[in-house]
Amino acid sequence: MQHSDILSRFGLTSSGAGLTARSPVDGATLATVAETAPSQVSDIVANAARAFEAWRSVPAPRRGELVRLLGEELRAAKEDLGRLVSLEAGKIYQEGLGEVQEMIDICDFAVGLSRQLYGLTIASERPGHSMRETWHPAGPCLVISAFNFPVAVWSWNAALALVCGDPVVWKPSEKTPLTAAACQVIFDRAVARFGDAPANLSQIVQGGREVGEALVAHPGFPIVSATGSTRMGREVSKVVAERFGRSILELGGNNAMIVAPSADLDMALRAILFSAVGTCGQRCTTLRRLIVHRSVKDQLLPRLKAAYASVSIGSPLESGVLMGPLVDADAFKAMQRALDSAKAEGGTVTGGERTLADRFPNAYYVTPAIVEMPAQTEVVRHETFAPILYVLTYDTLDEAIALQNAVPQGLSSCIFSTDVRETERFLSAAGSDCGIANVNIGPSGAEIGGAFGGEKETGGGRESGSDSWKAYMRRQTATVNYSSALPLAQGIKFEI
Ligand code: UN1
Repeated sequence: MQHSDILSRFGLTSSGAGLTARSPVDGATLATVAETAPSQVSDIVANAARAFEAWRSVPAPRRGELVRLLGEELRAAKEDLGRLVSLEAGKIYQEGLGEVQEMIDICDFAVGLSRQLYGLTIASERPGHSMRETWHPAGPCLVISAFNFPVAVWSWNAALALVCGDPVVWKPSEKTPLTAAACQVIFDRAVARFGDAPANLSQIVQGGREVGEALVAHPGFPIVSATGSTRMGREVSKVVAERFGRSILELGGNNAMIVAPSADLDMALRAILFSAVGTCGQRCTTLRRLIVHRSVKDQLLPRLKAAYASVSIGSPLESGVLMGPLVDADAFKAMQRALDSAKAEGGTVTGGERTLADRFPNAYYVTPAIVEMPAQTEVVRHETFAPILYVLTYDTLDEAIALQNAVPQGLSSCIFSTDVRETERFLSAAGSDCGIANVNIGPSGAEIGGAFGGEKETGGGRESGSDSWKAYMRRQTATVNYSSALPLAQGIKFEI
């Protein structure tokens, strides 16, 4: 299929000027997308505020109906959107489809939730009084997302925010403006079928840093959900905190797998491959550190190197390919810098070279790298968004857990072991310090039903499943006196 055919499925045409959308597949320009000027931000915020006034009073199950329709439209557009994700973000088509499936799943989840925005009733200490907790819509929600999950991250936030009564303004990565524009088209299809939705429930702001900063600083957004680098999250959270807004941060990860002596190595091998090499190492949840018991290293590593050598690398749109390109030249440079540092810090590097440069001179395909490290040095403590897997060894589980936790990030983690004492210890309060901890599963590919996010420099936010919806609402405690007396709490007497 031609690039232009995929765009036409969504009625997208090139604006002639603005942001350039280019494909990591071959470096070609796909289209230009009109940019939003910072001066337009106040109108966008005013639109969102008007939408909020109407939407907050629509019954939540009716709001859920819009999200149900969005899920239906996503089902209908799954192949087209999956292909566009593949083209614009460079992930393989299977993963593009998986990302759209994640959107469909969160819509289903949110539809159910729209009838379950439960608060508590609480026993009042005063006679003739009742006390309850109500969850009200919080206001317009700003969503900032990254290139690597260009559509799913929006949907985790948007599906929840919409059933919670909050309009959404989305600032996608400037590297993936087309997939964002396609989502808006799909959303508009759902709105048209819904019938009486207020205008501007979802708006997109296309652009770079300047317009992003204007949005983040605006008090019209009580909720700011930001996914991306730790550097970006640190700046966003300061600005939002300064104006007493609420941030939901999902930032860098430095995810590890502990491979214990009792591990099923066949399973571990497959899990390592998908989570370290999949998406060309460009997931927040990508496996970056392999902490392997000294007694199994010599069995596992040769098999891993052989598996790495057989990974098919190429255009993510071609079937059979498992690993597509890095997103751009900067990502390639960052990968090479990290590998140079690793060597300087005593590491032995296998792989990590540029490949297919003759076929794709303007794109950045690499072989995945395995780096055996003598210790958890500085470079290992940093997240490099590339397929680099650092290998460390351990002797005792305590040592392995200490290594796993001794990084600034705290997103995802896992252990491969068939020893229940080890696995339970890993999941205990004294075990992994991450937001996600898995047993006999790699660190990536989380289901939407759980809360997604992590601690420390990962930012502490939770998105998607469980009770993450509460972050998109404001909690009100209401006490009602149905007696004819006015007793004070704490037994205080205050009478004239
Ligand atoms: C991300 O990389 O920003 O757990 C999100 C996973 C996916 C989401 C990744 N469900 O790998």
